[in-house]
Amino acid sequence: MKIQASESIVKIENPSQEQFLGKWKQYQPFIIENVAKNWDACKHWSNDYLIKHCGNNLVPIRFFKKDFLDDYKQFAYHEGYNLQKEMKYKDYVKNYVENKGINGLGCYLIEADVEKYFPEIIGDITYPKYLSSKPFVSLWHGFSSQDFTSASPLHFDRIHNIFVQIRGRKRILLFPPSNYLSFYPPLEDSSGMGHNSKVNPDIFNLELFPKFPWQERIEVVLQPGEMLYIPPFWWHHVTAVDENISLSFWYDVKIQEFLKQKKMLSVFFNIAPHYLYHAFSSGSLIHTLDFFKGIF
Ligand SMILES: O=C(O)CCC(=O)C(=O)O
Repeated sequence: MKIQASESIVKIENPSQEQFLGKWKQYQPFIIENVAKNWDACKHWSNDYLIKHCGNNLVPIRFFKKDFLDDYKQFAYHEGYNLQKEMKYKDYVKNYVENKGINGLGCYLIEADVEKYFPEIIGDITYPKYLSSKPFVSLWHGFSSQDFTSASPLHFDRIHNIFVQIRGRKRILLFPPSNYLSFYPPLEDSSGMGHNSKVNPDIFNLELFPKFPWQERIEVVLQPGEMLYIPPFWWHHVTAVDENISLSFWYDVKIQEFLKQKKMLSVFFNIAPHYLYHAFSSGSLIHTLDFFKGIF
């Protein structure tokens, strides 16, 4: 295993499980090289190949208001986009991705459950064996044009994420989960979006968000074939650099892992009271239960 510090993120090459867990314990993001680039997915997933195997499958596409990036506050509240619509994968690729949107309309194939929406090509992926449980795998296919760039706003997930760049590049801003409230989650909103931030880290306004820890950001441009480990509760903001496809391997956090990734416990106790009070007081039992999903 070669370790190389590039800017502020560590890169490791083809680690054994033990080497992976040694880094994972530190509760910091890191990049793994020389693993996914050998997968058939990285070698074969051109649009033609994907359309040949999955073109008629109905997949979930999220549509955005044209100016959604201008007001992140709305986006955090889920008002900046219309909810997803299903369409044939080949129509999405031909009419939107390869056309770079239609009349500036933004859209993004987001977190499509691979087993459900792309079962024909599951054999092109090798599930990483570093963590013992079975992951939930999601596929993202987006693009970047003059009018629109596929993006996921600043948010955290309460799971381990091995995020794999299959094709094209993505720019990812990562922030350590120092103080939950300094990320300005929309707690006054009743939709239970406590894992989102009202701050757009690319155009943030320090008068509106004075405590936002912009100095702590780690910037990564993930290249095809690279894997990024994103620890639970780490904030991340993702934008397309090119047309690109990624896979997220999401693993539940188990209670014993709070003892192994020690810093995660204090992060959990920093977030939980605000998050749960908000979810509970807005009557969102689903979000309250979801916070603990998989832990016990
Ligand atoms: O790729 C994206 O747009 C977002 C990915 C993400 O947020 C995740 O995997 O948790």
